[in-house]
Amino acid sequence: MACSLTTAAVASQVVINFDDLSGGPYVNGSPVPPNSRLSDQLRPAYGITFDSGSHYVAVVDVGVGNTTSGANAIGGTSSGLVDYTAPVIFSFSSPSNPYIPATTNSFSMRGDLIGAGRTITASAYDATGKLLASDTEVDSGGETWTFRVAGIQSVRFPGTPDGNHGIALDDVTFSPVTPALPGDANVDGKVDFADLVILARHYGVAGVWTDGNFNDDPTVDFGDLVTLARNYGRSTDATSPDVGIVPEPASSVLAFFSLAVLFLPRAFGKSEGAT
Ligand SMILES: [Ca+2]
Ligand SMILES: [Ca+2]
Ligand SMILES: [Ca+2]
Repeated sequence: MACSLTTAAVASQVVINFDDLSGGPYVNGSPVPPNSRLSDQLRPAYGITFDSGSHYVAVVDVGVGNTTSGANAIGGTSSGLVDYTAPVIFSFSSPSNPYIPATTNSFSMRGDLIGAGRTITASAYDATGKLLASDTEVDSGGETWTFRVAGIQSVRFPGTPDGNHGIALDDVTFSPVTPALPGDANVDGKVDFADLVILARHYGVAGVWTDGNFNDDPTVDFGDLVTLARNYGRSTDATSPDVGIVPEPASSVLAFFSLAVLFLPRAFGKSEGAT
């Protein structure tokens, strides 16, 4: 019984070992071959995007025995070169639409097996950029940075101070992502008053999803308000009895939301730059 539970737990995680990709040279400062540049190629499958100074990470062949799986790992980049001092950013969005943020509730990554003794702190953030958790590990070789907290939309590895003793990352593991519900501006898994306040503060001006602009057009506007109103009260919590059964609101309810949007900017203050 314990074995089958363990198997199920492992199967529910996405594990990216980079070993099926084309590994390029691992030495700091090496040019990154085009087919070793990894950015959003895995997003349609898993909702993850990789970023660094050159807007991709380098898949590097560090050799079997030097990393926690196979021969390949990843490193930061700048100016088209492998640069282990550059931060590596992992971010999550809907596999079907990169505009829609997504979150995971667990994330881990491992350092290569060649330790250099440095202490490195990686951090996890929610969709609004708020710090959720940090994990500090000593680069002893094969160390693991781990985050277990709801609402992780990005993870930042800061890079290592000395690129010649840099850390290649491997076996990036996370729970399958959950895309934001329509109307969930702050991507906390529920569509509620806090989201209405965010939308109201940005109503009529340019904005992104976390400003209440849900349809990827130029501004936060009536269409976004209708989206929020129609999804008001929904939650991604699987235990919630309300999921998917909230009816579309009557016109009187939508009128209430419209009045709220007119009222809320005065109550909470419009965003900076708005008049
Ligand atoms: Ca690997
Ligand atoms: Ca919300
Ligand atoms: Ca809009």
